[in-house]
Amino acid sequence: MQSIVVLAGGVGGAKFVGGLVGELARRHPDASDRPAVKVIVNTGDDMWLTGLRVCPDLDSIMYALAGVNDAERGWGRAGESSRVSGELAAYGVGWPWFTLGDLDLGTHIARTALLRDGLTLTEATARLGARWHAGAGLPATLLPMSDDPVETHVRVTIDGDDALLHFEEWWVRLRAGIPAREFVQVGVESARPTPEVLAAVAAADLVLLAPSNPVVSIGTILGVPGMREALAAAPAPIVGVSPIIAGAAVRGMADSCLAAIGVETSALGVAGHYGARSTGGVLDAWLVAEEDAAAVPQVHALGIRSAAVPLWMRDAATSTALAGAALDAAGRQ
Ligand code: FO1
Repeated sequence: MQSIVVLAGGVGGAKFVGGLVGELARRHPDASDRPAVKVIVNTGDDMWLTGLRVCPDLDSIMYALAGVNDAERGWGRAGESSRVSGELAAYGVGWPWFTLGDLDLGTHIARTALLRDGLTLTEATARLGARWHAGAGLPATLLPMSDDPVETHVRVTIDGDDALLHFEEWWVRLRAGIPAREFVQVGVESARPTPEVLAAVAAADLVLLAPSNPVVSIGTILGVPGMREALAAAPAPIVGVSPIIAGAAVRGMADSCLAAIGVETSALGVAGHYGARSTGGVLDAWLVAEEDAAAVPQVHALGIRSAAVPLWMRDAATSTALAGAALDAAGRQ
């Protein structure tokens, strides 16, 4: 097995990819025969803020793989400070409820400088990743799903009026506290997967869908025109991991996102949403939590192989175990 592609969002994706990298190192002590990991990352949370391009999911995975993430908060840098954001708030610039830490700002300033130098987001992401681990870089390649801007906006009703908010405003300022009536992917019509993404999918020996938000993370990636077709045509088996355990979102507000698109908040519901590859969807196999073992025969009935495994990623050990289960599920093709 030479290369593994993972579709991932932010927090859940970072844990899963970290677990995969750890499991591969355990199974292949000799790095020269270890499969390469390429992560197709959701960029729908991205935004221009105080003149800087902020890419939350790319940064969550980069920081996690660099070992500098703030594990408690689940996003941003460990040992962070917020002197600059205090000044920005004082000037009334940017979003005071969306804290850009001082170290995090270094990332956004560097990325914006590289983009203004004419690099694509894919090239800029590679440059940012190269610096970690004393210049050895990251143990996985991060590939933005597209170099074209796609921003997830959320249609809500506030005081009887229709409003379209950037996803992060709904997610962070409103804590997803008011119902999302619709998710609008601004710019998606003219976006395409990058050549690097298409090449990685075509060359992969295994494709994994991380247990990220099925609507605003995995769903956004799948919504890029041409992405579903590329996955359906991929020679590799495609194995997904359920982000829902026992009818509840593992983290974040996947349940409120699923409700907005009329999908049942269950392991079976999300499997049906992604669809079996044999019927035009993307899944060959679907891992569900042991709590959802009853769903396995129903997932089979969708034309998707399934197994019930421990899904809770509480620490490195459980994350690597889950990654191992996903690798094994592929082996069972
Ligand atoms: N999440 C919060 O709950 N509060 C914040 O102030 C916040 C700031 C922030 C800044 C940069 C960044 O990359 C992420 C940030 N996040 C914050 C997390 C963000 O909402 C999530 O990483 C994803 O967008 C949702 O999965």
